[in-house]
Amino acid sequence: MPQRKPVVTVTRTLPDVVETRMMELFEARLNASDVPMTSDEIIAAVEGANVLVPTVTDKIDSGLIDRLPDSVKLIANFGVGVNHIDLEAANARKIAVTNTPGVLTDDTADMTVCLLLAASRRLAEGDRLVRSGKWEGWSPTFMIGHRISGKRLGVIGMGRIGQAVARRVKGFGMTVHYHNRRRLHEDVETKLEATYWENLDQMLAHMDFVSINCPHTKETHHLLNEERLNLLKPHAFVINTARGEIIEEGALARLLAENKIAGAGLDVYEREPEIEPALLGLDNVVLAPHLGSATHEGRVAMGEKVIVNIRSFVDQHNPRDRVYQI
Ligand code: 8YV
Repeated sequence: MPQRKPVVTVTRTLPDVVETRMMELFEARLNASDVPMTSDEIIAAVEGANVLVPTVTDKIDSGLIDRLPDSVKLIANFGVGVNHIDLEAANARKIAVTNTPGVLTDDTADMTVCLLLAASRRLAEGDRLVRSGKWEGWSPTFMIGHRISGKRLGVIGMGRIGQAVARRVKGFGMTVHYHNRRRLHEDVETKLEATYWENLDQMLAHMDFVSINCPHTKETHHLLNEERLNLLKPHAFVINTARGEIIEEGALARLLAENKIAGAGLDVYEREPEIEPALLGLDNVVLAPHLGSATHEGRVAMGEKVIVNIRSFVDQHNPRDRVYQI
């Protein structure tokens, strides 16, 4: 890397304090308009740059990576999920990749609980009714939802975020079950009072709520396909704050429409910002616009992580949040 300030291309507008610090430390090329860039625009913007800072809205696929100039040595992602970056292609070009784990764990877990409660207590549906002016007043049998305490939550993916969800829902009186590639250490399992299911299909068939908290990889693409969704009980709810591609969205919409699944709370979608049209007309699904990490504190902390990753890479240390291809 050169001795002058590293040239850093940022694809989207980041929080004010983050951009200001980037200007102080780097020769930062910011995107003041915040309009997502096309691949050609990214290539033009990284001419002579050393670092690219993308977000989930940028498709950093092998085609784009192959076109990056040799000066680009680091892709410092603003976000923890790196499914939009072709790690193999980056590796082949010896371009390091970093992400921002840890700092958005609590925010994303909070959003999971928000959606779990909103879906089971019909909050969005109620809000729509009140705004429509058609609410006729309280009645003993009106807009009845489901209690969450005493219910079973099955967490798919018991990493940082999954565990943070487990800690929260324990406070609501839920019992925690989980499926994960690897079983947790028994001390962690005991602390969370969590029950491990090696077999995902079996877990799904026994749960009242299911929360997706795993990354999107080749292995988890459409993990909840039509067949698996059909294993859920008719009173079950599905919550997804991870990645839309993990659920077969069309199948979910069909099962929700036929009341074969009670409800869903979704923060992420297969083809963001497009949403499966069939979902839009359903009252038993709460739809959020990818807000998992959307807190002032979270977004600033993510930016700070990006800066630390760039700084340590430029100083020839191995950045703490380096992502390796598995
Ligand atoms: C981020 C996310 O806001 O970090 C992630 O993986 O899904 C979001 O919470 C987004 O990725 C920013 O790039």
